[in-house]
Parts: sequence; structure tokens; C-alpha cells
Amino acid sequence: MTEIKKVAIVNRGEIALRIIRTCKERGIRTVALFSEADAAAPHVLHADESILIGGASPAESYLNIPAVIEAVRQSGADTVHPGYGFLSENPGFAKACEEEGIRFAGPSPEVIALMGDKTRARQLVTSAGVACPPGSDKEAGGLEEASDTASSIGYPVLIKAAAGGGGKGMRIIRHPDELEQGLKSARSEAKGAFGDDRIFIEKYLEEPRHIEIQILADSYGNVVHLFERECSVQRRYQKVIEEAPSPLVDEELRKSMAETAILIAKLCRYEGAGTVEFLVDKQKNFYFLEMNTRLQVEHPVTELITGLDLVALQLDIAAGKKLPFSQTDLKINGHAIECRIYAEDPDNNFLPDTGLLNRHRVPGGPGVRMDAGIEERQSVTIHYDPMISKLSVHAATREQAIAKMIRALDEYEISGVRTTIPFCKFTMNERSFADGSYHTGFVKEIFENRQKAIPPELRPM
Ligand code: MV4
Repeated sequence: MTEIKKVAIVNRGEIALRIIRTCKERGIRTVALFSEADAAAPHVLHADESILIGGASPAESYLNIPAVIEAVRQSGADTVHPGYGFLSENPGFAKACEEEGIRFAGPSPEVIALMGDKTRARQLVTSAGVACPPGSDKEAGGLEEASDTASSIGYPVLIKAAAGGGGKGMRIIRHPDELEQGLKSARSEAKGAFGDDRIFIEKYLEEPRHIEIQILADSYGNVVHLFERECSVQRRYQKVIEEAPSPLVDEELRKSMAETAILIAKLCRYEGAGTVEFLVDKQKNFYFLEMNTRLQVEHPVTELITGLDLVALQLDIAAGKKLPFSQTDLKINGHAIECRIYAEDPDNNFLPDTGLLNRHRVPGGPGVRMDAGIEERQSVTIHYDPMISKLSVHAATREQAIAKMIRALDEYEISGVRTTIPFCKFTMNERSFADGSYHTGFVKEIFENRQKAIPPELRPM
């Protein structure tokens, strides 16, 4: 067990800043790695040192393993924090760090590879008695085999990429006639996105809720959970609003889901912070979807209700420290909500927008947390994800958290790009969100069918 003295951050934007902030509080030096597009980005300005790794395209910089390893070596950093996205769930990168004697703030390359293969993960948890959506535990073969699988499960079915996760390469098939085309397009999308065209088939569960359990595991076999996050407000299988705790989850369901998440973490000898994702149906049955082996975008809501610093805990675990608490020390304090503010047009199918932020005035006040990756007078470009910031609130009750979020969204001023702020305001004021009954169909069923504002002079009498 050796102390961490210097951390290289292999990421950009708000998450790079988030990691730098914890390092500063703990007297750890920071090195920002950056691309040619990011020379003046906030993470570069906030870090103690910075090193250019390559061109603007991720392939030349934030995904370029040899260039990243070389920069880390040069910087003298003893630890790498990968954030989320980019190389965070790349077993080859974790392995390369291991071989170079650089600590990786995350689980072992073997666990990353295991959980990254969705069919292997399914097989593993199924063997331990954990429920998954009904489906095949192995790769779908040709059309005939796939067709047999689909009819034995019953339509509608969902085709998923084995190397996938996050919805990429997914196809809903409602009728046998659509299967052949669906298999083809899912395979080619998977091939393009992951270089791996293996797919598998599951029963498509209608209108489920997407709820995940945050876990922490140290290198001595101690595993705790940090309760759940409700992530059912999504568009294109990407989360926009998350909250903790979930308005659906009662003590009994929480205990049962959390025990399952801990079982899975122990089963694969997990180390670090991780998240087990589940779908929950109307009868409150839950099904394992996947395990994410990184710090997640929505981790702030968990930090707000537990009072913990997940980045600090990741670093402590990577340094070989024992978890400083046990399950009985942890409790839920109040309620937290996060809104992701994207440069996207909610009135045009969430089409990504780019441009200069002429104005970026962020909300503040009691119980408001801002994690922003772009400052006023900087641009949202085509090179990276269009997320501008995450606005999170914490209050004693869910009702108060919603009221606080509405107040904070009202304070938030952005000009230069269209944003998801109006969508978030809509959601906070919507009945099914307010009463907690919403599910993953929220955007399609409630938002897309909303009464578009009609100018008063055109309103029917
Ligand atoms: C599903 C599902 C229903 N049935 N699997 C989406 C992202 C990836 N992590 C898994 N996801 C889903 N898997 C089965 N068997 C529903 C989702 C899903 C979803 C589907 C449609 C619209 C919004 C959604 C939001 C979250 C999850």
C-alpha cells in the first residue's frame, strides 16, 4: 500500500474537473491530459500540470492508448483516473497501465472485460440465480436459430450487442417478419460501434423503470452498497434526469436489489466503485441488465444523499485502503435530483447543437451543486459529447428537491446554443414525474405528445 501522490486524468470536461477537485482537497498533484481542441479547456486550467496528447479527434487523443501511456509516464503520475466514457471501460487500457506499473482507479482488466461482454455477464449472474430478462445466454446464431429463440421467448424481443451497453446496437422486434432485417442492422451497427458483431436476444420488457445500485468494494472483499438511483428519464437510451432515492423503491425492494448487487460484485471479485443496472417491472420484479465498471455521470445524486466523495473513495481503494465504514454506518439523507444540461434541441428530437456560449450564468444557493465542463465564452464543438453541465439539488424531501430544481433551472441562463433546460423544466412540472409514477417511456409518451405551446392569438375559442 503506497500513497497516491500524483494523478493523471485521462478525460476532459466536467468529470476531469470533478476528479481534480477531490485531488486538490487531498493534497494530490494533478496532471490534465488534453487534445489540440482543449488547450484552453477548464480541466487544463485547473490542473497543476498538463500534457498535450494529440489531435482533436478522440482516436488521436483521449482514446489513444500508446500516447496516453507515454504522457502518463512522462508526467511521473503514479495513478490514472479514467473518468467515464473514453478509456474508462477498456480492458486493454487497464492492462497497459498495469504493465507500466501505473495504478488504475478502477477494477482489474479481467473484471472490465467480463462485464463488458454482456453475454458473459448474463451467464455469470444467471448461474448465481439472479434474474435477467428472459432470453438467450449465448450469442444469437443465424436467422433460423434466432427465430427459434425469439418465438420461444415470445415477441416483442430486443436484439442487443454483446459488446454493447448503453443501448447502442439495440433493435426492438415486434413481429417475426422484422427479425431478419433487425438482425442484419443490429449486427452491422454493433460491428461499426464496437468492432464486434456478436448479438443476443432478450424478451422486450414494456415500460420498465431503470434503477441502478451503486456499490463500493475494497481489495479485502468488503462490499457495501450506496442505495439506488432512478434513471428512467432517458432519450435514445441516454439518461437526462436522475434521482436518489427512487420514488418507486421501498425498503423491501431496496434490500433485495442491493443484496443482489453485492452478490454480483462478490461473484466477480469486484474492486472499486461500480454500478449494477436493473429493469424493474410494474409488479416490482427486477432483472439484471449490466454492470458498469466506472464512475457514472450521475454519481452526484448518490454523493448528495450519502455525504460521501466517490472519487476520494475510488482513490483510497486503488491505494489499497480498507473501506472506512460498513453498511450499517450508511443511511439515506434527504433527496437529490440531477438534470443533465445538454446542447440539444428538445423541440427537434434532441438534435445536438454546437456554438459559442455567449452567456453561461449558473444557478447557486443552498442545496445546489453545479458540475460544468464549459465556461462562458467557450464553445460546444462537434468533437465531443454535447453535455454542458450537470445541475444537482439536495433537499430534505422529494417535493422540496423538485421545488429547488425548478428554482435553480429558472436561475440558469445559457445563450448561444439550444439546451435541455426547457425539457427539464417541463419534466419537473409534469404530473407523472411529480407523483413518481413515470417510467422509461416518459420522453416518447409524455414529452413527445405534449401540447405544444400555442400562441394566444391562435388558440381555438
Ligand atoms: C431493455 C429494455 C427492455 N427490455 N432490455 C437501454 C440501455 C441498456 N442499458 C439497456 N436498455 C434497455 N434494455 C429488455 N430486455 C429497456 C431498456 C431501456 C429503455 C428502452 C426503451 C426506452 C427507454 C429505455 C430506457 C432505459 C432502458
